[in-house]
Amino acid sequence: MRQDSNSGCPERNSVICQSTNHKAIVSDVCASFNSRMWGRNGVLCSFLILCLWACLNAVPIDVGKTKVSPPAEELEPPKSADTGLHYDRYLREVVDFLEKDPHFREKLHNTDMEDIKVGKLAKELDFVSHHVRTKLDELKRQEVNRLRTLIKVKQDLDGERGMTVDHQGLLKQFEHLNHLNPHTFEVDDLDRLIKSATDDLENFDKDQHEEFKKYEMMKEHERRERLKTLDEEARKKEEEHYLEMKKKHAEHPKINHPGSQDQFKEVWEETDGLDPADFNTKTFFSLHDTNGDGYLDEQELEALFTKELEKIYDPTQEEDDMVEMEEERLRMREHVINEVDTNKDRLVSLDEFMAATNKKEFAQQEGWETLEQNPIYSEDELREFEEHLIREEQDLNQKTNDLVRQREELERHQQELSAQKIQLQQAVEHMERLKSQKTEPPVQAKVNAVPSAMEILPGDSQSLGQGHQQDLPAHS
Ligand SMILES: [Ca+2]
Ligand SMILES: [Ca+2]
Repeated sequence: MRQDSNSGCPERNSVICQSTNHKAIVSDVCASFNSRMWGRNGVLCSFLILCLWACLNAVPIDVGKTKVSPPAEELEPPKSADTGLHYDRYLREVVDFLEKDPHFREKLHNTDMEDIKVGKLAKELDFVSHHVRTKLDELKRQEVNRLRTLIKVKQDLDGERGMTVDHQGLLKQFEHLNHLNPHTFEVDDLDRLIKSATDDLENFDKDQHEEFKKYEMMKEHERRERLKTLDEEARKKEEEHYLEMKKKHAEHPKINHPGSQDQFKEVWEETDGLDPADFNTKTFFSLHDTNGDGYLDEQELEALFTKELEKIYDPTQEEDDMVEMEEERLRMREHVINEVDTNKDRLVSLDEFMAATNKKEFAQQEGWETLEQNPIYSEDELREFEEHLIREEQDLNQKTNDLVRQREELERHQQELSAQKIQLQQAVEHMERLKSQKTEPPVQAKVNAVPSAMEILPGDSQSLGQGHQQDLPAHS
């Protein structure tokens, strides 16, 4: 059904998804509307299923009562956390309406994550009430209109006003709905929405790693460029300092393996202030399920690693880069999720947590291999990155030159226009002078027409018209 499983990533990074011009446009549009999610913790988002489950948990199921369709005004989007996706509102509203359908709600309750991912849940759309379907149709039409507006805004920003817009072609890049049928919400639309949200949210971490890699390459590139500007002695000094800082950063106490008993016990003792002798995994889970929804989500998990990260990173020290600290936090969270989240919903349930803490690996003493122990990029990648930078700079210079030329042309044009204006003014003044000269004789002629004609007869032939001249005797 979907033409390209990777193009679900449009909302964030214009560098990552630009295989076609359209795709780049879409990603740019979305990037501009989604810059909010690049905050330190903004990337950590709730998941489609979290929305679904949050709704389920928040509203007790009562099949009898839900037979009455609620009035539209009462249907507010769910209050779950913003997913950060550019179609977040649409996603929430669709989920909210589906959750109000008793049949769908029941199916949702009995369908596991894998079945949801392969589209089994989407098929249940055929059985939801007419009222919900009508509302979903309306939501889809609104969403299609919103996407059209996005495309238009982007085109206006690019100064492409007046060009013919291939809306269908551009809409194709938005994969969370079927654009070929903009009027009704079908099984395919729900399937696409679930798959897009799943893929896009899974790409969040991937994109963050990519961004981090670029950050590190830029840092190294700038360092090397700076070295080039120094003389031999200063360069040597700078290199020594760099190695010294690197060494200093690598010196830190042992880092506990994320998700191990040692790590949790340290949090229990130092953050929670509890007696290590009383350590209890179930209590630990409850303590750190800070929003009390019965799951450890990504933010709650990441908060558990602060103690470990503080051993490596100190914001007051030159050798510690806090951007790197966030990358390390992400690595730790990914590691725990991979080990513990068996149903792959990006949430750790109490059952999953208990199962993980009962494994023998939980007691492992082995430390954690930190970020600086693994190369982030190769020399080849750095070279490629630098070449890309050069190309970008050339493009920018070219654009600047074009703009300068355009400005000069405009100025010249302006001067020509000014000169033409002056000429025109002079011509108008001249005409007016002529006009006033011409209009004076007829006034006199009216007053004293006949005598005047008689008086001029003997000599002044200039004051007479051509026709008169022919009637007069020639003077030599
Ligand atoms: Ca929680
Ligand atoms: Ca889970």
